[in-house]
Amino acid sequence: MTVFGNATVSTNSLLVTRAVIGDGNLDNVVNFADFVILSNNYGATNPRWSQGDYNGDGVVNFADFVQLSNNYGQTAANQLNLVV
Ligand SMILES: [Ca+2]
Ligand SMILES: [Ca+2]
Repeated sequence: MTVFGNATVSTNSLLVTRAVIGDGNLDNVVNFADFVILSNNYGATNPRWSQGDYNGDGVVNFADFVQLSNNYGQTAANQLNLVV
């Protein structure tokens, strides 16, 4: 990643954003693309948010699907991206 929001970043940048639970690709909406991320990694252990571990418990499973489905179609109001 070389751009985060409107900012140029490097390997030394710390990226902080606010996201709706289930927004695996951080495009500010929970939708089918996020479901595909979850389904492609279903059962994975030690995954990251970007791989569908939306509750941070170290596995991609039905609990993450429930989180995604509860927020399906939601967007984060006033999305905020910070680069430190
Ligand atoms: Ca998304
Ligand atoms: Ca999980």
